[in-house]
Parts: sequence; structure tokens; C-alpha cells
Amino acid sequence: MPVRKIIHIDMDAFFAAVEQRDNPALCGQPIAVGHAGPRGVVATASYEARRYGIHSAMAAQRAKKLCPGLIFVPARMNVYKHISRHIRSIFRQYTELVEPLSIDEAFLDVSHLPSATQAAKEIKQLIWERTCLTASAGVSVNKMLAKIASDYQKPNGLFVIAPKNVERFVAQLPVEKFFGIGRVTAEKMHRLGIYTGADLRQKTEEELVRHFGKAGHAYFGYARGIDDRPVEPNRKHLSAGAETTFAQDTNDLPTLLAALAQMAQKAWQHAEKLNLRGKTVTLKLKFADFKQITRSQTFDVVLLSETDFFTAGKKLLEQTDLHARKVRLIGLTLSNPPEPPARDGRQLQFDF
Ligand code: TTP
Ligand code: MG
Repeated sequence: MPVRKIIHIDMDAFFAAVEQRDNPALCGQPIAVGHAGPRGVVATASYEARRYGIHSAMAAQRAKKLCPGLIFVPARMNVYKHISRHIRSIFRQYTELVEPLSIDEAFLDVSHLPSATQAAKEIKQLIWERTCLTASAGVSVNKMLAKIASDYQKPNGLFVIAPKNVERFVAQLPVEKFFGIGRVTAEKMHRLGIYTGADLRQKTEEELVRHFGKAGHAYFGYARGIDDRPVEPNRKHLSAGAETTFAQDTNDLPTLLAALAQMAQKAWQHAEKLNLRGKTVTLKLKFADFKQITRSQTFDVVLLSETDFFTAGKKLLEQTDLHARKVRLIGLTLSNPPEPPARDGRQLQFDF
């Protein structure tokens, strides 16, 4: 497999940062998002509160004991969800291969870009400009390392584990920092004398499987910085399309075809930029009465050129009865990438 470029992005103290952003009186204060009542739980705490040892999932009563001045703020899930959608739309400006892990974090496969580090910088900057919130980013060759990297310099961090540094980085890493090795497993490893990646690497695959079952195979890979899991996006977003509304409704075929050609070009360029391939072409038409139809065709193999893409759209248009009605809007979309998502033979650069 060629070297991949994976980014992991994670917002800093997400719910708490949003509350501090929207209420200046909370800035610089130890705050917890959640209910203060006897059964209340901390969803997250500001970095000021974390200094007292307060963390997510802690009972509110215990948190108050640790920090009597702690300010509790009720959660506003609709606000957080809105921001979450916004940052995902930023990610999708860079790649269609976005795998959200939770409300505030995601993996991005940007193997097609010249520099993943540059992309991560830009994404952090865009998030800041558009939301006034900070995120931490990790850049590396796989999900495990990208996730570890984003955590490495939190908050507002950017940490890169380039291919040439993977071995050295993994060797010194305490096992509890590996993504996928929880507290219980880490303790078991400690009992076996395994404290770092270098220790883990001393063990044979058989030994690891004997002690940890199936997960042993993954740990054997982790010790070598190997993690082949693909970034698995929400497939409904895997498309590139373009549409346009006519200044005047029309059913003149040459006019429609000229617009369709333009939309094919725009959508194709967008798909290329995202390294997206697709087997399905969808034509969308909205008529003067605002009624809308879509017509699509799925091929056995991915569309190979803009010309093929346009030709498929043209056929769909010609099969549509336009005599009685005029068109207000026309659009063309490419979707349905092959499994696994396209990673073509383009030369991958080693620039991170
Ligand atoms: P996290 O990314 O785990 O935490 P965080 O963003 O608050 O802080 P960090 O800087 O360490 O990334 O979780 C994101 C949000 O999800 C968090 O702000 C609140 C919510 N959450 C809960 O409601 N309960 C939980 O147990 C956790 C872990 C998170
Ligand atoms: Mg976070």
C-alpha cells in the first residue's frame, strides 16, 4: 500500500470552549458543562477546571469537591451540533474521505494532497476564523498515529509524525498512549514488563495473541507503527455535483445541453480535486412549476473522463420528456465510488 496521509482533528474542550466563547464572563474560569445536581455528570470541563483534576464523565458532586469555585453551565446540544456540521463542511473542502468519530473529531484521508501538514494548518485556521474555536490536529500515515498526534500538543496543537519518524516515535511511546489500548490492557501489559512501543516490539505475534486474544494481532502491528484501517466516510457524502438556475426558464435543447456541459465540467473538476471517482451519474431538473425530478444511471465501472460523464448526463436529459414544460434548474452529480474508495496510482509525494 502506498504511504497514506491521514489527519485527525479534535476540538479543544469542545462544549466548554463554546460556552466560554458565547459568555465572556466564563472566559478564564473553571467551568463544567452539565448539571450540578446530585445525579449530575460533567460532560466536559474547561482547561482551567482540568487543572483541578476534573474530567468528562466525573460526578458533579466530586467535581465540586475538587474545585469549589467550579461554574456549571447547562449543555446546549443544538449549538454544538450546528458547529459540528460546520467543521465537517470545512473538512469536506479538502477531501470526501472524512470519517467523523464523534461530535468534535474526525479522520481525514488527504493522500491526494501535496502536503497534509499544510492542509491541517489551513483547516485549523479556517475553524478558528469561522467559529472562534480552536482544534488540535495530528498528521501521520495512519489513523492510530494521527489520533495519537492530535492529542500530543493539545490544546491548539499541530503535531506531525512523518514517515521517517514513525519507528522512533512508536518506540518511545508509553503503551497507554496507543489508540485502542485502554487502561486495563495497559495494566496487563505492565505486568508483562511491556511499558513502551519498544517493549511491545520485542514480543512475537503468537505471544501477544496468547495474552490478548485477537487484539494481539493489532498490537503487533501498532508496535511497528502499522494500522491499515481505511478512513471510512459516511457514504452519502461521497459525491461531487454542480447545478445552475437559468435566468429564464427554457426547454430549448441546445441551451440545456450547453448548461449541462458546464455543470459536467464543474462537477468533474470538483471530483478530481477531491480524488473522488464514481459509477453513478445523476441528472437533476427543476421545472418552472418547481417540481423536481432526478434521473440516474449506474455503470459497472467508474466514469473515466469528463466526456463520458457529460455523455451519460446528455442521454438522461434526452430521455426526459421536455415538450410540455420548461426547465428552471439543471444539475449533474457524480457519486457511488467503488469499494474501497478510490486511491489511484497517482504518484504520492512524501512531503508531509
Ligand atoms: P472530547 O473530544 O473527548 O473532549 P473535549 O473536546 O471536551 O476536550 P479535549 O480538548 O480533550 O478534546 O469530547 C468532545 C465533547 O463530547 C466534549 O466537549 C463533551 C462531550 N463528551 C461528553 O458529553 N461526555 C463524555 O464522556 C466525553 C468524553 C465527551
Ligand atoms: Mg475534543
